[in-house]
Formats: sequence, structure tokens, C-alpha cells
Amino acid sequence: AERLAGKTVFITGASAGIGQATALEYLDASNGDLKLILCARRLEKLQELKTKAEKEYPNAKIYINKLDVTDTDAIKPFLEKLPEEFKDIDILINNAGKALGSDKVGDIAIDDIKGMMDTNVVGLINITQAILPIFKKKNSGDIVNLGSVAGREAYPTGSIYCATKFAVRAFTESLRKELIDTNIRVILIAPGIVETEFSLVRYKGDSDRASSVYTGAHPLFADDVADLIVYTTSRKPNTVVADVLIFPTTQASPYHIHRD
Ligand code: 8X3
Repeated sequence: AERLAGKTVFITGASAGIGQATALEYLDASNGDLKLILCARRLEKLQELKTKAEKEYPNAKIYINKLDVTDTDAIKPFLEKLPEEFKDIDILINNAGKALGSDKVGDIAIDDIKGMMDTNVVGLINITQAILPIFKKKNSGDIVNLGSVAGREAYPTGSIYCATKFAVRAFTESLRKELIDTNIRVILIAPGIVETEFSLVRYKGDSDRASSVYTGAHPLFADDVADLIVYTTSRKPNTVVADVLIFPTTQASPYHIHRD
């Protein structure tokens, strides 16, 4: 936790789920002694999070602003608008991502295809490219990309989502190799089943279907993944926890989920 003191952490998709939990986990781990840049599409959710977090950690510095990671033209102005004390980013958490629909190939709506590709792949690449110069300049920094078990083992009705997470994996591995002569650490976190708004988004608001994904399965909670993210970015600087698959103890693959 001492290693986190004074750091500036940038989290995308911070309004809910793993992103939100990660923001809170960083505050908890550092006792508020760091700076957070939180972005998402839903500014009011970020505002609620900031208000709540500042009550608990009055010493924390939290900057929020609306950003859709797919809006390539908005990223540069977003970074330029950062108050001076937030500009020296140390840790990037590429968390924003989603699954849309569960249709089989042949029936997948183009909006769902583009929605997933744009956010999970193009958005993640956009943000990484925008932040990388900051890390290169000081020859340090952590890039944490949220992959998935779906980026290791593709499953039916998830072709596009799985393809985006395979892409995240490939992008992450290329980047780690490109940065081998730097102190920048590139970290892939691949969760299995996590209970968040994820399934509600995937099933487009069908809450019965969404909750059935988690029923009896004892899925991970967002803060379990957040805990791991904070862990990986607070290791000794000569080490990189490069690639982590995290399941609840009830899961062993996309197909092996023990339910009571
Ligand atoms: C994890 C989602 O549905 O592949 O990203 O378990 S799922």
C-alpha cells in the first residue's frame, strides 16, 4: 500500500461494477493518499461515487468527467482539461467494456458488433495510446487491461464478445513486448463470472435472465477483482504480475460453474 502513496490512477468505466469497486479499493488501500481520475459515460453516477468516496476519505483527490472511450476526438481534450495536479498519471485501468446480446453468428445486430468492438477494443486502444506518452516520458507506469476468461476460451452465443477479449489479450501481449526496454508494466486481468450490471447490459435489461446467470453460482463480486487489480499494481517495481485469470472457487471455465 505504501507503494501506492501519492500515485495518480486513471480508471475508465468507473461509474459501476469493477471500475467503481476499483476506485474504492485504491482509496481503501492507500487510506485516501492518492489521486483518482474517474471517467464514464454517466456523469451523475460518477458524481455519486465521488461524493460517497470523499465522505470516507476526505484527504483523497478525485477528478471526475464524462468520457465515452469510443469517442476518439474527446480523449485529447479530456486529458488537456485535467487539473495540473492530475496530469502525471501513474496507473491506467482500462476497465470500460461490455457484452451486448447473445445471438448466434448470422443473427448478430451490427450495432451490437460495433458496440462491443468500439468499446472493448478500439476504446481500450485509444485510451492506451493517449496515455502511453506520459508513461514513456518518465519510463514508468502501469497499464492494466481488463480481459476475461472469454479471451481464453470462446463460447457459443458470445462470438463477438469473446473476439473482443481475445483482441484485448493480443493487444496486451504485443504491448508488453514492445515495452520490454522500459519500466512500464503491462498487466492483464481476466475475470470469470462477476456479479455486476454486466449481464443486465448483455441481456438488454431482461433482469430475470441477467440474475439467472448468477443464481446459485456464488460469482465473484466487483471488489474481488478490484482487490486483485490493486494487488498487481502494488508489487515490487522489478516484478510484473503479467497475466491473471481469476475465478470464483465455483468456476473452472466458461462451462464449468458449480451451482447449488
Ligand atoms: C466475463 C463474462 O460471460 O464470459 O467477461 O463469464 S463471461
